[in-house]
Amino acid sequence: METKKRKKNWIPVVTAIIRKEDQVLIGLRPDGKNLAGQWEFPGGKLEDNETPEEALKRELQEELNIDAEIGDIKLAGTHSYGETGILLLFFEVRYWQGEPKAIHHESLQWIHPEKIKTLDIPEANRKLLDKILSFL
Ligand code: DGT
Repeated sequence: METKKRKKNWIPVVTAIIRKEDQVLIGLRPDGKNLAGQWEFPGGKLEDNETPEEALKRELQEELNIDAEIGDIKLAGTHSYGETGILLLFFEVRYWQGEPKAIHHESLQWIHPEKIKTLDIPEANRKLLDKILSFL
């Protein structure tokens, strides 16, 4: 019988759909990181002992210097990069304090969601894009 190979490592990643009027905030991944040059939703990997909401709050503080209120989880998806699988969790963020700054990203932009598909984005996001757009 043929056995299916299972992915060993699943890495949880939390991301924020930060909304202002009819636009969302995306950031350009910097040189030196994997997926450099692609536009992503701000966020990152969970650290030990963090809840997803705590991790996202920390990431938004570190990456954008904002104090965000993490809203509802809107979507989960999976994607494999070689041997590693990522479990992507998307949270809505509607309220925050401070003005987002590109501390970690090459640059930031507020964009109308429909235009995201014209940009270079991670494959993990492209395959979820219709679902992401459906709740925006
Ligand atoms: P580190 O500590 O440098 O490994 O990185 P973190 O914790 O800042 O996380 P990051 O952003 O490097 O890892 C997130 C992983 O998820 C990375 O492999 C890229 C992938 N990914 C796919 N789509 C997205 C997205 O929309 N946003 C973020 N942040 N990551 C995404």
